Amino acid sequence: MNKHMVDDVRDIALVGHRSAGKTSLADALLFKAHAVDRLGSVDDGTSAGDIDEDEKRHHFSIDTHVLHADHGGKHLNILDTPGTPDFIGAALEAMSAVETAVIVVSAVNGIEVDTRRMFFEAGKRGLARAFVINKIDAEGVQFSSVVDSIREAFGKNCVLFNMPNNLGVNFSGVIDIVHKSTNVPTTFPYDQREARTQLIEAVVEVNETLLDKYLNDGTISDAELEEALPRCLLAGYVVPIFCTSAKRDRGIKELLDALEKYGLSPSVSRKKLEGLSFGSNGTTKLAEPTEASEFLGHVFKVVNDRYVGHLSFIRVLSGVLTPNHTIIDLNNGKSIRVGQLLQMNGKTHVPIQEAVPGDIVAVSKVDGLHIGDTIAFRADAPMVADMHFPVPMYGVAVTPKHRGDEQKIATGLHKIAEEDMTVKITHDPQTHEMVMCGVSQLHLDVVQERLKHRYDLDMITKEPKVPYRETIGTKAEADYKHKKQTGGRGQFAEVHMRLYPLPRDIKTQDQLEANFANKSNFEKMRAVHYDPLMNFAIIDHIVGGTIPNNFLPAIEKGCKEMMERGVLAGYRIQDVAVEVHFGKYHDVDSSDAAFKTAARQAFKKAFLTAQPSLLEPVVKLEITIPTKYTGAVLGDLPTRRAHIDNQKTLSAEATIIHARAPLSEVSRYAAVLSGLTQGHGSYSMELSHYDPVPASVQQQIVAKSELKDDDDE
Ligand SMILES: Nc1nc2c(ncn2[C@@H]2O[C@H](COP(=O)(O)OP(=O)(O)OP(=O)(O)O)[C@@H](O)[C@H]2O)c(=O)[nH]1
Ligand SMILES: [Mg+2]
Repeated sequence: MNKHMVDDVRDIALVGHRSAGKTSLADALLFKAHAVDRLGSVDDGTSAGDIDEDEKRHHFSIDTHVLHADHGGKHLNILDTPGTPDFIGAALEAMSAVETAVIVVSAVNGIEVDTRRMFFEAGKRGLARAFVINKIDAEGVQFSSVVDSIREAFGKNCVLFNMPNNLGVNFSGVIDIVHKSTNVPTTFPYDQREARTQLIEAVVEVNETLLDKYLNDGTISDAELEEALPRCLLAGYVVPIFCTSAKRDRGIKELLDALEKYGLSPSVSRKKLEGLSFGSNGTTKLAEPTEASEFLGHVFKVVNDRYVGHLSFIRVLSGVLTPNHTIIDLNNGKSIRVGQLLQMNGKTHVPIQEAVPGDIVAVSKVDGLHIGDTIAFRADAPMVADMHFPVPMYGVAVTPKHRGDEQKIATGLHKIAEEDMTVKITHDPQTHEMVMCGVSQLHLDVVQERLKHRYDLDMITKEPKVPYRETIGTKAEADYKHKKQTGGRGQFAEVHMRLYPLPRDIKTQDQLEANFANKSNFEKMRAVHYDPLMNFAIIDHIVGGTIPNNFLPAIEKGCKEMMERGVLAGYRIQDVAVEVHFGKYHDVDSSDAAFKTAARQAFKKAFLTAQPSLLEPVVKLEITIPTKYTGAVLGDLPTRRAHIDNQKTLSAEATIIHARAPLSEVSRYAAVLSGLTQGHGSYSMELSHYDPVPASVQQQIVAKSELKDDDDE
């Protein structure tokens, strides 16, 4: 492999709607650049991009694959990303590592939901953008309407750089528009002169000298156009459109040439280093995308493959990284020794001796590097801006299919979550469930398949439990005598107690004693214990030693067990005070166990007569949607018992709605919002408070609960 400099590097992400032909295009580009010996195909599983078994089976990309080709002295890193929006995390990580986003559009389908999404995501990251209209060989292509709709949706600065000489099976090559072609057939699907005018107008629009010339002469020369283009592309003033058939190898050479010629080099596009400098206190040095600058890199992807092991992908931002070097992970301050530097090409790789700015290299078996980490040689190096990923909102509760696999499944899922920033694994302390959150059902299905293929682990998923709570509405009392005589030593305990609703605003033992558990309310009170987690108090109000002191901890334990376990429908109880005021014991047969049981049963009896009710978690929602969907979203929210707090319109792209809704009504809101907004909405959600559940809903929940009766009655 030839040594290259930063000026020669072109980092390109292929993005766009599902099935537009990104992977096929990557295969075609690699083949044309002689980076592979054989043209791969997604349809027969030989693609250089879709290398994962799951990708081959599903026939869609799931991960970003880093590919590589040398062409015309330029060093091209081509990142093939998944178009299925369920794997958006992979597409976003790829865009953080490149200067140019090539948005692939199917000539048959035209602009689709994720064409727009990717166009705007690339814009947000300051990337240069280009379109490729692919599949021009297919049946039924309405070429001019696809071009017009691109210009309509994304601006008149989107202009054809080449166009097909024909459509469908007759498409045999592209006609150059940047340079005046002479040999133009008469049956072409777009007016070539018109296309050239559009291109020139987009260029002169941002170049005064050329504008004057254009107004005077009615045209500008090829040379003038060529000279003006790089700056226009860098600033995003011109967005080129290229035409291809990846399947039939049309327009591929021309696209490769254009990427070489017009793709931005990291030395020109300095967006990623804007505002970053090394050192502090007057001795700062700007981070520059040059070999001479100090080393700074960015981890944008990690893979925990069963066969390859742990691979971390680094995009070099400044300076040079060489093999067997110690780096510092600025996100956690740890020093890490990297071994070989690998230049990846799908599933194959070659070791390289140095990585210059713009290079994308993988290092293997380095634990501790996470997506988004900045790495450098010195600790006072600047941190690269955070990468932003959508917060995953689609949750499922996970249980192992085979007993005893809990720990292995948790470990496997955490490894998968390290690779995918849109997977989060949590343990819900209230429902005791392991909950996996992702973008959608399809996304989590794929995670589940991965767990099976990589680690041979099976799991069962179901909708996570809503963490309802139970409480009481009034005072009640009960007693229970626990007596068993089964030969030998018997069991005996009797407990009398009263239950009181405890105000929800009590948070500490002091507040409890000031407002409730004091001698004016409980004249002979001996002690009170408070548990702020459950807002639970137990008051020892036993007079005359009817229960010996040493059994009180067992009584408290029994009550707390019921608080944890729930009485009505199996949910944790809160806001309850227990006053133990009387009991009986037996010198021989009484024990901790007997008193615990008696306390449990007395608590349960009292609870059921104290107007028990369910509380439900209410969440705050912040929903961001393109403004035109506001009516649809606002119309739907009330059907989910939601309360709308406010709405704010920022632009045509963003209206923000704040609302509150019961969690049970919005636990599947990800799918709902996606349906209402054609996939353009996003939201975040956090716990607000607990509210009483409406009576009708409570009945259903109680009826459905699988609460088992105690076996120790
Ligand atoms: N006729 C025709 N079919 C194509 C062309 N390019 C791709 N296809 C077909 O379109 C389908 C999808 O192609 P992919 O390359 O997997 O598309 P993709 O954009 O990578 O899809 P995702 O990664 O899942 O978003 C496959 O069946 C390809 O054979 C093309 O130029 N012409
Ligand atoms: Mg693909």
